[in-house]
Amino acid sequence: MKKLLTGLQPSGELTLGSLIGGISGSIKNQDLFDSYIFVPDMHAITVEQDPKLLKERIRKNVALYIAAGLDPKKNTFYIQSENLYHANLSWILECTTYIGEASRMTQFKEKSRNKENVSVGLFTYPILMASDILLYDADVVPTGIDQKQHVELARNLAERFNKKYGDTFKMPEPLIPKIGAKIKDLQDPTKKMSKSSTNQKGIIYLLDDETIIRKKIMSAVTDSEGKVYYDETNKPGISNLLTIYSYFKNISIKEAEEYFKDYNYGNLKKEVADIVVENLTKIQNKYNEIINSQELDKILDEGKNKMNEYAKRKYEDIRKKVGLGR
Ligand code: ATP
Ligand code: LTN
Repeated sequence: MKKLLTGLQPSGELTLGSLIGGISGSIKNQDLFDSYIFVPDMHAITVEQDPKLLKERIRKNVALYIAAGLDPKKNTFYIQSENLYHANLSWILECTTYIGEASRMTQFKEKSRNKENVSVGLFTYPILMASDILLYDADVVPTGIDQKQHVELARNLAERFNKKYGDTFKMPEPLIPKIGAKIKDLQDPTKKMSKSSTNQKGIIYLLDDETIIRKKIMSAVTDSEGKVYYDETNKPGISNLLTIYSYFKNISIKEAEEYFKDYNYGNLKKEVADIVVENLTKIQNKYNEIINSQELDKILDEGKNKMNEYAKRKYEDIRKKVGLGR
C-alpha cells in the first residue's frame, strides 16, 4: 500500500465546510492508503498564537477527526512537535534550499504582504513542510492547491539531496483533491464557509449545539423566487442547502432537487437542519466520549513512538551522509 501523509493545521474551529470538503476526502483515502495524519503545530506558530488556545485545539482537532470517521486503526495520528527530528531535518534541508527558490513561495508572499514583524519561521515554513514529508518516505501528500508549490519544493530538495549524497529520499506526489462540493457561508452564500470568517452566523461549527445549528440554518440567506432548484449563480443560498442535504443523504444534487421540488423554503430549511443535527450529534457524542479519554492519549502516544522510531533511523542515515557529528 502506498504511504499517504498529511498535516492538518490546528488554525481554527472545524466547520461543516471542513467536514464536507476536507475530512470526508481523508475518510475515503484511509481505505486506499497507509495513512499518516499529523498536527503541524510548529507550523502554526509561524504566526501569532495564543498558547492556551493552541494546545486546546491540537487535542480537540484530533478528537474531532476521529469522531468524524477517521479510524485510528487505519490512520497513524501524531503531533509534529513531539518528534524532534522534524526540526533537525528541516535545518539540513534549509542548508539545501536556495534563498531564490524559497523567495518564490507564493504563500509566504501573500501572508507577509503589508505586514510588520513577519517571522523568519513563516519564510522557512515550506522547508519544515518538506522535512515533514521526506522524513517518512511519503508517496502521496494530499493538500489543497495552495500547498502544491510546497510539495514541489520538497521534490526539488529530495532530488538535489539525492544527487549530492546518494539515494536517500523518496519523491512525494501531491494529491490535489478534485474540486468537490464547496460549502458556502449561510449568510453570504457567494463566499466559502470558512473558519476564519468574521460573521459567526454564517458558519456551522462541528461542535455547535442543536439549537444553534437550527437557528443558523433557518436564518440562511436565500432568494425571493420561492421555488427550490439548483442554480449556483442565481440561487446560491438554496443551492448550498441542496449541496449540504445531498452530502449527508449520499444522493446526487438532482435527486435532492427532485425530492424538494414542491417544498417551500421554510420546510426545506427544516429538513436540512434535521439531517445536519442528526449527523453532527453523532459526531459530537463520539467526540465527547474521547476528548478527555486516555484512549486519545494512547492513540497519540502510539503515533509518537512509531514515528519517532522511523524518523530516528532515517535521520541517522542522513546525518551520516552529510558528515555531521563524530
Ligand atoms: P481558512 O478559513 O483559514 O481559510 P478553511 O476553513 O478554508 O481555513 P482549511 O483548514 O484551509 O479550512 O481547509 C481544510 C480542508 O477543508 C481543505 O481541503 C479545504 O479545501 C476544505 N474546506 C474548508 N472549507 C471548505 C468549504 N467551505 N467547502 C469545501 N471545502 C472546504
Ligand atoms: N502547510 C499545510 C499543513 C502541512 C502539511 C505538511 C501538509 C504542514 N506540513 C506536510 C502536508 C504535508 C497546510 O497549511 N494545509
